[in-house]
Amino acid sequence: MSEAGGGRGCGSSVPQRAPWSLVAATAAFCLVSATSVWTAGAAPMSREERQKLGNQVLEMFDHAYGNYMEHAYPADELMPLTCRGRVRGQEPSRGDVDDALGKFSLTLIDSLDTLVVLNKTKEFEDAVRKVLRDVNLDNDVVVSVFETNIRVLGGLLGGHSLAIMLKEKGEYMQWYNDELLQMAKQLGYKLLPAFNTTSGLPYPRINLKFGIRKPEARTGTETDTCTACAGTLILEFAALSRFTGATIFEEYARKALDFLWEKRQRSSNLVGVTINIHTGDWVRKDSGVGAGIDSYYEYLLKAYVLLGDDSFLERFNTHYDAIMRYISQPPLLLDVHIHKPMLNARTWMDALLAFFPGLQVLKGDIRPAIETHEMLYQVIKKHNFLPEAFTTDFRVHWAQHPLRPEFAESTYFLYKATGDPYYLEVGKTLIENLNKYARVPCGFAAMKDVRTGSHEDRMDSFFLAEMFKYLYLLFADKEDIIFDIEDYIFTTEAHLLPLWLSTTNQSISKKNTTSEYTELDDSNFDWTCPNTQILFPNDPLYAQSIREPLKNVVDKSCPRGIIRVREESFRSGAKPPLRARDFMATNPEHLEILKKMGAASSIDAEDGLRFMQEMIELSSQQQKEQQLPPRAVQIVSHPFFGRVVLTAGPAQFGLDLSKHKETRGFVASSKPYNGCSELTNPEAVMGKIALIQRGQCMFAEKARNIQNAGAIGGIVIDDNEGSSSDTAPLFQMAGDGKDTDDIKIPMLFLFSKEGRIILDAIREYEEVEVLLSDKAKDRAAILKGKMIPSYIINSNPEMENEEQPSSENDSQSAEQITSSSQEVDLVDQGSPEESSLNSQPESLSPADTDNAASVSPSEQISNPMENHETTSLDGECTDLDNQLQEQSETEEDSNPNVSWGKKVQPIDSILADWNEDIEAFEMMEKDEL
Ligand code: DMJ
Repeated sequence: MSEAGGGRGCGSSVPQRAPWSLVAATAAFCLVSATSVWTAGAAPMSREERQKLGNQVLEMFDHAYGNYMEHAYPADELMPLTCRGRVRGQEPSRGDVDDALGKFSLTLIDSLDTLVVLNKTKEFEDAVRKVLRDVNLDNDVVVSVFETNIRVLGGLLGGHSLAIMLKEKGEYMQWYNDELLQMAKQLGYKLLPAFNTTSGLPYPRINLKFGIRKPEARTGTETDTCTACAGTLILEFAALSRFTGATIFEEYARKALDFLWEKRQRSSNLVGVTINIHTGDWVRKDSGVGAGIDSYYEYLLKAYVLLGDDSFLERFNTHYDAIMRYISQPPLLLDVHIHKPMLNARTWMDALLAFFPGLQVLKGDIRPAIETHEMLYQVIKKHNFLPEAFTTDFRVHWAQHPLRPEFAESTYFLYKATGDPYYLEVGKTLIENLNKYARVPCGFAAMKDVRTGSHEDRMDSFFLAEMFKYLYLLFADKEDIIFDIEDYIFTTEAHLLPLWLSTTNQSISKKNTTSEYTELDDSNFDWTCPNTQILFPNDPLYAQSIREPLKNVVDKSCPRGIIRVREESFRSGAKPPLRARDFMATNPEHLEILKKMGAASSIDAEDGLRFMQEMIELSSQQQKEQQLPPRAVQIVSHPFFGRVVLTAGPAQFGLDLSKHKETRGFVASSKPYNGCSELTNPEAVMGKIALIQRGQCMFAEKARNIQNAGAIGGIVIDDNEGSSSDTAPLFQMAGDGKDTDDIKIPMLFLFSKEGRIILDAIREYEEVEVLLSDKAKDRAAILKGKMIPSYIINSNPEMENEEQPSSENDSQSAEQITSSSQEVDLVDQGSPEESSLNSQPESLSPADTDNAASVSPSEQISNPMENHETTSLDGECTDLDNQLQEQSETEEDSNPNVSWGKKVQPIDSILADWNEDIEAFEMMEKDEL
């Protein structure tokens, strides 16, 4: 890479301490991009295919950005299901997530430098003009200091960095006069009052207009902040200082970092998740590399790269050593306690840690990066996306997925480091899944539940700032990008800051550093640059050889909870400690060990403590394993055609939808509606799925009554007006304490808002057909053999993306337009690639509500099954064959042997029809849905 004004690294001014100049910009800075000729493993991907994928990313970006600009701008974010802007205060509060929204056109600002990376220079110019014309940074709104820094300040600085680059090139942005930088400075000053604490750690929130503490500010009383919140400022603040010469920003960010470093737990060298901003006490003493801490580590290493200050590297290396000693259990990364780092703090991992392999590439530690990335990829292959949290034995812990970019980020860096085409294939899968499962007519919607495929009305700005950048860069060649990406470093929000800042306005760089660093024992630090030539000597299959043993880590193995091995004990010949999962009360040796725990030595005491903790975790995990995952109710009849997926609670009795094929049928309300006595309308529910209201008798009794009337399934709808799975924990319907084997039909539970969608649909369309299943089914499978309008057939994003037909093609297209409705037999038609129906199930996500469901006393509710509680990902581990069988069935479902290529419809008409669908959704949403 170019030295570009002096980023740190090999061959730059301080060679023995700055080994990384080669790749700082791509952040794969320890590694020369490897482009070896592959002899085996993943087949190389042709330039043509990479270009095709790159174009697909461009089209997807246009779809997301275009819909934001058309339907949401100047709002902060797009709500892709209802196709409107998310304006804070006008939508029900979502809690902390909303603190990113400052009424400053967040998505536009966050997208600025993505436009340039994606070669959309004209659009960039236009976007910058809009920011300058429309954005107000002085709103009376309380925002997160962290989010505002990484997304808005970072977005403005990234935009400025590329604006001056373009201006210098001489074609675009000739009118630009540092206006974005002026805005950034204005915003920087607005954030400074947050640092008015004795510790120098910032308050977590600030009022953009009134600052902190003033009565009208409505903030400033907080006592705690997260480590990442206080420790992820230095890149943006230092860049702001160095761009403007105003040193105060870098000083404040350094002071906060110094304080965090001071407060690290001295024996473990780890930091906790939250800290008291006044006293510096750790409030949460658990420590990992994911939520709450992640970008603190990232910024220490990147601050070294950008600013060339050794103290940041020393701190990073000290923490990294601790992370690898205590938290890293390849391929897992597990939180521990800072004071007792041998004790795991939890048995699950969160999705945010997916950035860590990318950071390890930056550090030059490739092996664990490959291992963790591979494990994450296998979880993704199971669920199409990475759930927000998953357990050590790969069960879904929290099923949401807000289209986070961290995994794509790590994939990009691993590809840059290894040159292994495997990572291109990974990227291709990410693209396919986004198009298939998250794409909706008005953008891309977050997954509300990766298990059911239901959506949330949400498209976060980081999706545009980061996801498209990393995906595009993954497939791009140097010449596909109009500037040298290696002259820049990525912030945590993937904004680009030029490396030449390291030699600009350095006046404060040493002023605030403590003298402590020289005291550190850094003998174990790796100061040299591992380079691909050494890492993969004559062995292009290096990465593959690391992945190979992990091939089935998620699918086939069933690791139980904590798997730490204390190697020292084994090496000295000592017996491994007794683990809770192995304990048998009938084993005298185990009882003897148990007796000794806590008595003889500190090691025994530690074992005892851990044993107790594991016992507790194991028992609560086992309890959770009894619980069933949520189910899906998918409306498959006109005009929904499988796009509406409702999250439903399962029943502990009746047909188990995870073991059997789905149940499909028209719905009918039962009489009496509560289903508590023999039905008076058996002819109406016979052969149908009966709707019953919750309350007044047991769930099992309702099931028996509708079954006796001939129903093939039942949906119980909550009687608590306004309840929704968005806000109330899902639960499973328990039996009546007696034998329920006589109940053969499937039963599902819907909260009131979701149930209302079906009731409204009946009112409007009379005949409403639904599919009860464990997971939303692909629309191609749903529509098999049905009368469907051609626009549904042809609504494939790939087709929309196809080049505008030439006039020759136009006439051909006209001939190929089918009638508005046609019988489709999906079985014998062409290749899955051309299928338009496997493009995306899309759902109407019920809006938030403040009303949580309450439990009717007459019904037995089993343990609450909250969204964020552990449920089995794919059935029991012991039932692997079944799982594989089911998986292959699902795969068949989602890849029907279909060809839709011949049924072409003009794009306008397709869009008009999509709009009709959206109107149908909106109609259903009138009751605040
Ligand atoms: C982004 O806003 C940033 O990457 C942040 O550091 C944490 N992750 C989100 C996106 O998931």
